[in-house]
Amino acid sequence: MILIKLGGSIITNKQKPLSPRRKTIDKILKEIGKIKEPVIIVHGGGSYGHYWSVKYDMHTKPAKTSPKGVAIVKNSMVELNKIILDSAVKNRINSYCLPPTDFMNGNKAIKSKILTINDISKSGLTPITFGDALWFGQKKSYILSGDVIMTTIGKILKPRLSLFVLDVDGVYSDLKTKKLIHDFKKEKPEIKNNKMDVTGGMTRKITEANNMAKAGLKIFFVNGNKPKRITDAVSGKRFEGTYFRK
Ligand code: IP8
Repeated sequence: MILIKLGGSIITNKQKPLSPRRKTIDKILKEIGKIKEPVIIVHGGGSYGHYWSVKYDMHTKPAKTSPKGVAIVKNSMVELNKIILDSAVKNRINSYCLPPTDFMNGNKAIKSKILTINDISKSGLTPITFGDALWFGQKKSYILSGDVIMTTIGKILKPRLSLFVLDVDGVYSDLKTKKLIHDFKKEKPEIKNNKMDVTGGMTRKITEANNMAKAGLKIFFVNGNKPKRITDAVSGKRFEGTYFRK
């Protein structure tokens, strides 16, 4: 099974609220449609979920946030999810819409439900889930990042390869010269946080990729503007991006 995260920065224009990058989404899903083994897709919030999370001051830490904020963030994620689902079906991917409430209880993953996601992915369907605003309990809510979902699903289902599809080539060791880190284990990067993102942008991705790598998984960061790099990584033909391993 291949686990794929479509980052919010590649599927939306993060500079402009509520702006999907439809052509890019189509090209990426067309490429994913060529993968001849079970695939599970997770997508981020980009200028949908993050735009509203910032407006309503919602974060990854459970808090008594505005119920209206929860409603608006959730609605925006459903809207973005629908764009992804439509593109998937158009590109012959039999998507199976799976909001995270299907496998999360508060901030705890329901293991049996995650095991079912694996069965679904093996049956000709492609489960598609996403980062979202979730009810935590005691009138509290929180933002569950799609990057955290990657680790949660990854640790239980042990994908053969996990891909984070980004709008950059991978992790840069130097942001000015854009020197790419090919093997994260060997090189030390300069990490700067992305303030626009309530779940932590690239820093969060690196944290989750490291968590996944510690659990023995192989993770690859790839540029979604060059979709062929996705299938090249899956086939093992060529790895162009940043690789994480134990
Ligand atoms: O973009 C967060 O998911 P991420 C989704 O994967 C929301 O961190 C609702 C902001």
